Amino acid sequence: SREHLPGCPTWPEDFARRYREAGYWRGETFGQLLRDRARDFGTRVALVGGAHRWTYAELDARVDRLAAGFHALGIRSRDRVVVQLPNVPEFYEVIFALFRMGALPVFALPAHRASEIGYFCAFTEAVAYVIPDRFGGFDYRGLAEQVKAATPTLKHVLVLGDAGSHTALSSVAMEPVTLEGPAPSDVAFFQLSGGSTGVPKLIPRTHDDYLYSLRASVDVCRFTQETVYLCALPAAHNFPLSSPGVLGTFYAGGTAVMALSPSPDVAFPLIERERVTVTALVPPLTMVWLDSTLARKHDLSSLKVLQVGGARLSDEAAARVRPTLGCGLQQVFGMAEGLVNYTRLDDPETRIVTTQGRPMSDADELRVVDDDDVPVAPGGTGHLLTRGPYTIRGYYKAEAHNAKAFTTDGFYRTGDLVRLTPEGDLVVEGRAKDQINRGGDKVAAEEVENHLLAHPSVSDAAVVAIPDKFLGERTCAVVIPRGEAPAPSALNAFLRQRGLASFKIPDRIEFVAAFPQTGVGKVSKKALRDSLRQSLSTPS
Ligand code: J2J
Repeated sequence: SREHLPGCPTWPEDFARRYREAGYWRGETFGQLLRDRARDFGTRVALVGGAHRWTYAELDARVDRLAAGFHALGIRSRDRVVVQLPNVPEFYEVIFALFRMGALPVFALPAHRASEIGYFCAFTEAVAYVIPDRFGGFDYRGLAEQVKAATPTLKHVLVLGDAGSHTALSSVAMEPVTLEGPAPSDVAFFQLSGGSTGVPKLIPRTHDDYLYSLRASVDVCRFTQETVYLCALPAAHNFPLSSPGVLGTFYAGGTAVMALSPSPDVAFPLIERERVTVTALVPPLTMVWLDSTLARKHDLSSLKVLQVGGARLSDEAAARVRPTLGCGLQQVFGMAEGLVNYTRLDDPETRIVTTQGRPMSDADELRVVDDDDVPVAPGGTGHLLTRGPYTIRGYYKAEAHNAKAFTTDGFYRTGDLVRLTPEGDLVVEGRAKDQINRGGDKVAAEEVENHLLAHPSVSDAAVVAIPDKFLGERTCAVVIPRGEAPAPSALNAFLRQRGLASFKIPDRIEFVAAFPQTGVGKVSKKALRDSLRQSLSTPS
């Protein structure tokens, strides 16, 4: 087998051999998967979005043409390409073209701005960056201008729509050429980690491991050729991409429908028109759908399953899904690093409503441990560690961090606090990582703190979660001012100007004279959260 991409930790040879021999890794690639589906289901509709309705054969042919065009631009195997597109069919055309030639998409979210994109481009030494012209009231061409000026490796900005001074994506495609594809064990793309550190970590996923996660997901979720999946969450996120998501839908030969927004006014008409059978949401959107009066105005009867994950769904909200929307609920507790847990479609309702399910694969190894990595008593709450055929062994070019984020025997430290029920289901009880889960959007405290510390009037900063009825958690930045405290709005404007994605801008800013300390002289975030909870619940 050929050399692995430098900076990408991989499975030890004995594990890799076992995963192959047991049939988890089947030597498939994404390029070949699409080729096979085009052969077997050529005339079936693969993808619906905007004005497009592409069959598997059409998608496959478009991918060949775009891959040829990418190659003509000089993009080669293993080159990194930052892809930041909204929920449009072209998203899959682009990533499959890159997969087919062994180039590596880096999955950015539409919400990312100069801080994140600049970092992804620089850190991965990206050669190209793919954007829409405008989306959600934002012009990505200006952002690209800024990032391109700062990134010497970045040769191409490819724009879906009006390219301005850049290159139109529509001008790239050309007559197909024969390209040498990647090996199944090669890295296929980089997912983003929710993260807890100063800069986001990149997750290298291989063809072998990700395709296995699709196959197992399709099996658990019973996706078939009859499946019509609505992609309502941001397409690049691991959940709508692979659990089973759009890629799982393709794996099964079904139809994926793209919604440019997850709001009921956009999603419900699509469900009615396309006879959508399954979709995925985060908990706050689930509440919006449950409370929407539009549910009565549209025929949602085709919808059989609503998947909910990304953050903890309250038992109360979970119990409302079936009576209100008339479909089943599936809780999904997953992570871009690998492990995905699902409640099963035929589980008893109480298990579906009160747990976050169980691993999708027999080969997923779980440990629930205390602070010293010692397993807790059965049923006790502890840190979740995991290892398996689709869970990474390390982040991209992050040796020092990997030593902390993985055990010496290769278990990933999820940072989640869980307990196992007697039936073997997981219940997410909390989190040990320094992250705020803002309704499924992950905010790494340290990343925001570092940006705050760059402000001249900030002496120190700590970002913590505060409870929120709608989002579950919101962010609060607690700041020790240097001299006179700046206006909170001025601090937030400063963060925006530094190019931080808006979901990371603090929901609230509090000024204090000092932070509570732990025994070893570190900021006690727990004490901070506790005192905030008290002061926020006491009317002033
Ligand atoms: C509580 N916390 C959850 C849940 C994720 C499927 C579904 C979700 C993700 C995802 C994903 C949770 N209850 N049901 O990649 O394929 C929190 C945990 C976890 C972190 C991972 C998928 N579902 N979480 O959310 O990489 O803290 O992946 O470790 O964005 O989200 O975040 P992310």
